[in-house]
Amino acid sequence: MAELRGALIGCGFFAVNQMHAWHDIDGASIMAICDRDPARLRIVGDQFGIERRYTDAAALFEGETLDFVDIATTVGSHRPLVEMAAAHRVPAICQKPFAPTLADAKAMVKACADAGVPLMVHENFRWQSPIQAVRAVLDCGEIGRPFFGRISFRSAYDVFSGQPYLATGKRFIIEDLGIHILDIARFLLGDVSNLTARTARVNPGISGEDVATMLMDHEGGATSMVDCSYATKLAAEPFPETLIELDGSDGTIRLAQGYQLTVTGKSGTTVSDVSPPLLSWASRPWHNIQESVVAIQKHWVDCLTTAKEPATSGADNLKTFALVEAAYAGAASRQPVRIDDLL
Ligand code: NAD
Ligand code: 89V
Repeated sequence: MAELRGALIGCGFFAVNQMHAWHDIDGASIMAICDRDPARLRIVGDQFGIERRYTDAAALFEGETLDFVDIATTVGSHRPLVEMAAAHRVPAICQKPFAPTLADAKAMVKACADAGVPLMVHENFRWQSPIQAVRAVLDCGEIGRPFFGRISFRSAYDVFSGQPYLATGKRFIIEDLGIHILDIARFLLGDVSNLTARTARVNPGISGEDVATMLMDHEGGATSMVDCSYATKLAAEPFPETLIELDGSDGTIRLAQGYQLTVTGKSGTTVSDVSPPLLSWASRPWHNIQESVVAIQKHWVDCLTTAKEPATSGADNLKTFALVEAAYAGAASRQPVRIDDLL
């Protein structure tokens, strides 16, 4: 089967991981790249040997015949770029956060549905191998029916040096990081009916919130807590590990720091190391995230070639995005928010 011809728009900090991943994946190749910043275009083009370079996305769509586009720009440009892809009938991957608002996100899903093109949000955290390992234990029924979850990401890692824009937005941790952790909660425990949230800003040098605590009712009956912080100094820095506690009718799952998975269930207790592999181009501590980029991009190729809906399709991601909106609304009002009212 012929390789899928892709283009990457946005050659910044994170896109380098996406380019490495495309290089590792069979069945798809990046034929052209685009960035409005010529310096980034040159750096990424030279690093990955891509000759076809554009500083304007409209010119890219006019100049190339594409099977898909991978949009790795920051959130402000996501809607116009996804709508441009839809107008050219080009399937699109869009980085998270999907859009500035839920209304924009809904419009993007509609544009792609109307054009009949697949749309996947690059929501990669659920593709991390330790998270997949937790889901596999749940799926095999070892702990019975889950009734409680805590999905936790607490760190003091300096994310601002690599991504300076994170310090300047009115919204920070829920929109940038909480979105991943809320998606993991949905992935493990199902869709959410109600959410209550509290936020705080501890670091005086940033504009948004850097601490968020969320309590959720899942439609299947479980209750979960999602807690995120970039203001938590620990003896051993866990970035970027997501820690998980799940209690079920027949046992428990604990994903602890250091990628240690402990399962106590119907067949006793097992302890295993579910550390992600360190890919040749990856670097600690980011290797966990970097490996998940390969996994989600492989999933996209598989979905495009077999006409399957991606797990984190645009439509699916509206349900994660609604949790982000609910968290900001609920933190402001100090009231619980019904998710169905937003969707
Ligand atoms: P960045 O600012 O380093 O890179 C963005 C690039 O896009 C810049 O080079 C900019 O010039 C270019 N760009 C912006 N608008 C454009 C347009 N209209 N046309 C062409 N080029 C345009 O940002 P980043 O840190 O790489 O983040 C990019 C996205 O990736 C963000 O949405 C961020 O949230 C997301 N991200 C995801 C993960 C993850 O694990 N999924 C991790 C980090 C960042
Ligand atoms: O995954 C992300 O979106 C990153 C980080 C892990 C630093 O929050 O921005």
